[in-house]
Amino acid sequence: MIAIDVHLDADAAATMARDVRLGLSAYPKELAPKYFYDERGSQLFEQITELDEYYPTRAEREILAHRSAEILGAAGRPGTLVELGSGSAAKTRHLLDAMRDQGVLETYVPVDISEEITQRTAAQLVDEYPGLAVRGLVCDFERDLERIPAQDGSRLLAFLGGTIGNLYPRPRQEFLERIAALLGPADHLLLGTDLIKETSRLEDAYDDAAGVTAEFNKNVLAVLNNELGADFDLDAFEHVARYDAEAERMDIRLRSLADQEVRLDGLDLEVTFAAGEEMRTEISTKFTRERLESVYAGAGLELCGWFTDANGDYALSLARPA
Ligand code: AVJ
Repeated sequence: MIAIDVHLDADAAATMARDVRLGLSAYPKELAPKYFYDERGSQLFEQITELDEYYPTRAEREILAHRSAEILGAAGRPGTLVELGSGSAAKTRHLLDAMRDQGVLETYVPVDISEEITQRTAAQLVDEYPGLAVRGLVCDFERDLERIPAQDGSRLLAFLGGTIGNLYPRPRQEFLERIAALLGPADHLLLGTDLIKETSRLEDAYDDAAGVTAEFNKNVLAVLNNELGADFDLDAFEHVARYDAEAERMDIRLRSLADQEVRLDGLDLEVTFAAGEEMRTEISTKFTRERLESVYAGAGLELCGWFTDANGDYALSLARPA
């Protein structure tokens, strides 16, 4: 009942070295948000999801808890759920429950970068859902999207959590085009996106009073220290989280508190930071329904369902090949 296919990048370390060298040599400097998530970073993100100020996780859970049956109806009652970035599949159970209750549940395809979590989640789910087949895929889904297996019957491909917001417009469009190419005529995409709202609420969500997000942001420097033999002083940088209304996204940076030089032994690279210099570590794009409609249209998709929490803070949208 469980089959898990592993396609990890043998050269993940080389890929990271290349990315970081490019990012630190560019002006302005920039690091990719995927490097936040070592063990400590993943723990800190878990803590973020429980903060009062960080509403997206709760809002998404609320939508799934209340409207999964409706979502599945709108998606044509698929027998297969594919989930990108499945992790522990905590929120996914609402969708699986609804599929079971509607008598259509056959296959769950978790796609995640962590083999350990995917194995553990698969074992739990076959236990919780008798008869469920789990066909897992361990890979970097941005790179390996096309490895997702074809399946008899219709599929729902879920990409939750608002992670699409991390992508710049061009790579976002390319990613959605690849998803569109993967979907058959009866398949659907279920996408989680945070919505535009008052600037103060957005900025508070990314700069919480307890400082957890600041610690999460600075942790990327600890990752470079550990993985690339760097000597970043985490106390020599401060967390910056601003809403860029023009680009409709949170812009998250680390600002150097002094003129300083950092050495990365693993890259044989020295970089200087001027006092006040900012290095971007993440963008988190916010959407409206209209914006998402046009983003979908640009990728050969068509919005066909819109589900928000009661407060209208966050949306799960359903799309199908146009
Ligand atoms: C996991 C990318 C959805 O953009 O809200 C949270 C990451 N960064 N706080 C987001 C994040 C700072 C989060 N995503």
